[in-house]
Amino acid sequence: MFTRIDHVGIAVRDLDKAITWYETTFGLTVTATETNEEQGVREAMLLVADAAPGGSYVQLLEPIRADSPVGKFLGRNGEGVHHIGYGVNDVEKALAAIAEQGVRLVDKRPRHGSMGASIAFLHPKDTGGVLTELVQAVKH
Ligand code: CMX
Ligand code: CO
Repeated sequence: MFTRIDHVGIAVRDLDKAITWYETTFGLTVTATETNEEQGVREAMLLVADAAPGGSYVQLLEPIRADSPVGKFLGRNGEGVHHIGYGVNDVEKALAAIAEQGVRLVDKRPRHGSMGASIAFLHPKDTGGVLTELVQAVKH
């Protein structure tokens, strides 16, 4: 069902500082930055590897509200790995198959993610403590 790791999401307090750190320390480059009001984040996608059917990325996430998922996470845990995003070909099909296994869905329907992707989250309490995102990337 999963085609690849699309991205690893990392919670940061200061997006601009974190971008500079990833650029200078690891030599990654920013593909896109955007604000996603619905998810409560300002974020950047940094390309790690370019492989069909889409690249893999580090997603740096700075909360724009303290009561957002990333804001709450930072308050409790500080900076660090927040979630894993897996690539899927059909997010609605994948969600239905996973729900059938008894896993709680955070999103019953896909939402808008980075770079035009359709995304949906599974509840970390049903996935061994790992917040898990399904990502249907825009075909390119
Ligand atoms: N990883 C693992 N566990 C997590 C977690 C995370 N990132 N975030 C929260 N939890 C756990 C908490 O530790 C807590 O556990 P305990 O009950 O044992 O203390 C429990 O989940 C509830 O935590 P909470 O802070 O009260 O959070 P909520 O129930 O309000 O929300 C969740 C949890 C998963 C529904 C919410 O974080 C969510 O909707 N996440 C999906 C959206 C998201 O993360 N958006 C930002 C990224 C956007 C993008 O990738 O594009
Ligand atoms: Co993500």
